[in-house]
This record gives sequence, structure tokens and C-alpha cells, in this order.
Amino acid sequence: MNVKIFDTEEVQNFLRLASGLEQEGGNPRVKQITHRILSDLFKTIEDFDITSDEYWTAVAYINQLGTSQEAALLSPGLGIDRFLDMRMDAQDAALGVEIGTPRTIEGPLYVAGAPVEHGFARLDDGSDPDGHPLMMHGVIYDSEGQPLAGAQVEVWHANTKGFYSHFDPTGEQTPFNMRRTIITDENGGYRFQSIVPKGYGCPPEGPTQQFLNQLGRHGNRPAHIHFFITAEGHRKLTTQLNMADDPYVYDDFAYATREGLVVPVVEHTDEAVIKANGLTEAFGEMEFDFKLSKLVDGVDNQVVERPRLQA
Ligand code: MBD
Ligand code: FE
Repeated sequence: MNVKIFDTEEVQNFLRLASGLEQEGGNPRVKQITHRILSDLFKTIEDFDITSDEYWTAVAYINQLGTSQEAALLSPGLGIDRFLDMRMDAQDAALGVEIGTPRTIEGPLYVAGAPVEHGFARLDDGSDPDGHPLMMHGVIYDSEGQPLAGAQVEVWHANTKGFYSHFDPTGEQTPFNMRRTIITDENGGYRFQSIVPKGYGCPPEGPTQQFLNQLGRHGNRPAHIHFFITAEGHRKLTTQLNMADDPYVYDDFAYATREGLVVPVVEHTDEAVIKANGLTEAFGEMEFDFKLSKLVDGVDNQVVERPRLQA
């Protein structure tokens, strides 16, 4: 029998007590948010008649999530990262800010401190036996559409197993493999050689996938390349490009695919073209120009600070 006690004075007073709302010290914002979340949780327990067994299963799950370092993986899986982006887009729309290239989520796998190169960089260390060469290039434009020399292009992506260096469960990748910072040349151009990445899949035995299974959802991302782009006088752009031909391109478990960020990989087999690119085998080419957005009242009003791995 599901008895109803949530709306009683006793429970309502108890929620205020447990949230510290009757205490002097502490952080008022934390108290208010705790009060909301705790109230919603109590009500959920009551409305769904959640049993103690179910509740303690959830507590053990949260511990498992932390032990596996997957909290920042479940987050995009539940669409929360995407929701934060939707809010930033809506804020820009309300302020009349022109955004240029659309933003999309950062994801949990950025590592600070990648080697810095000028104009061109080779991203991969050549060790992936299944690696198909990729040449990517483009121009960074300012908010007025002028090329930006000296802009900083941070790029990172996965190998052909969908694994990222520093997070590779096989331990096979060298530090900063497929991670570089490229400074644009005098024409605002950037160019890199790498290998065509494959899509990412959540660790199949991990707590994120376990949760997704309960939702009847898969945990796959299409092949993609991440970017942070920064330049004087502009807001930092956090975005990703998705390979157009990936079967998951419009079925991303992390909801990061956006119109305007889907790019074809053009295959080149012509000997002369291969040679002209300094390669010895067929390769894929991606071209993409990024357009940045202006500072708002002189500040980057949407820059995201979050704990990031610094290697
Ligand atoms: C990724 O590579 C990624 O970009 C996101 C958002 C989630 C998991 C793995
Ligand atoms: Fe990624």
C-alpha cells in the first residue's frame, strides 16, 4: 500500500531542516537547490512507491558511477550536456547574439596540455594498424567574416577503436595521440593530418551502459572530431564535427550532432592528389571553416570552467 505523507507538515518541515534552510551558516544557493532536489526525490519515492531495495540499488549505482569515473559520461547520455547547450543557445537568441558556427557539447575526454603547432600538425603517431589517413583543413573566421591569424585550434579525437589517448582501456596509445593545439597561419588557416576516427561506444560493462540498457537505449556515438577554438576578442567555441557517412550520425547517444556540423569525408584515390598531400596511400579529406562569435560587453559570457584532465 502506498501511503501519502509528502504533503504533511512533518515531511515539509523535515525537508527544510535537512536542506539547512533553518540554519544560519552555509551557502544559500546550495540550500535552495538541495531543497528542490531533495523534495523532488522524496515526492518521486512516494509517487512511484519506490522500495528500500530499489533505493539502495540506486545508491550502490552512484558509488559505482564514481568508482568507474563515468559521471561525466552518463551526463551527456541523459541529455543534460545538450540541455545546457540549448540554454546557452536560447540565451544568445534572447540577447540577439550571432553565434557563427554552432556550439555542441565538450564531452568528458578533453586533456589540457597538448603539443602546440603552427599552421599544420600531424595528430596521430602512426601506430594504429587500421588507420586510414585523414587530411583536414579550413579557415577560422572572426565574427565579421575576416580570417583570423593566430587563432588557437584545439583538436582531439578517437582512434579506429573509438578510444581516446589518456582514456584508452587497452593502454596502447601514447600521451596526446590525436590531440594537438594548432595556431592558425597568416591566412587564418589550419591543417592537420591524422586518421579517420571511428565512433565511440560506452564501456559495455560500465554503469552508464547499464543505465542505458534499462532505458532500452544504445550507448554509441558517431565518428566525430572535437574542437575548442579561441581567439582575441571572441568567445571560445566548443564544438564537434560528425562524419556524414557514420550510421549513428543522427542517432548519437550523447545528442551532440547538430545541423551545420555534419561533414563529408571525401575519399581521394588519385595518385597525383595523394602525392601532392605528402601521402603514399588513399586518404579522406575534410574541409570545414569555423566562424567565431564576438565577446558580449567585452566578456566571454558563456565560457565553461569544469574540472579537466591536465597531462
Ligand atoms: C565521447 O567521445 C564524447 O565525445 C562524448 C560526448 C561522450 C562520450 C565519448
Ligand atoms: Fe568524443
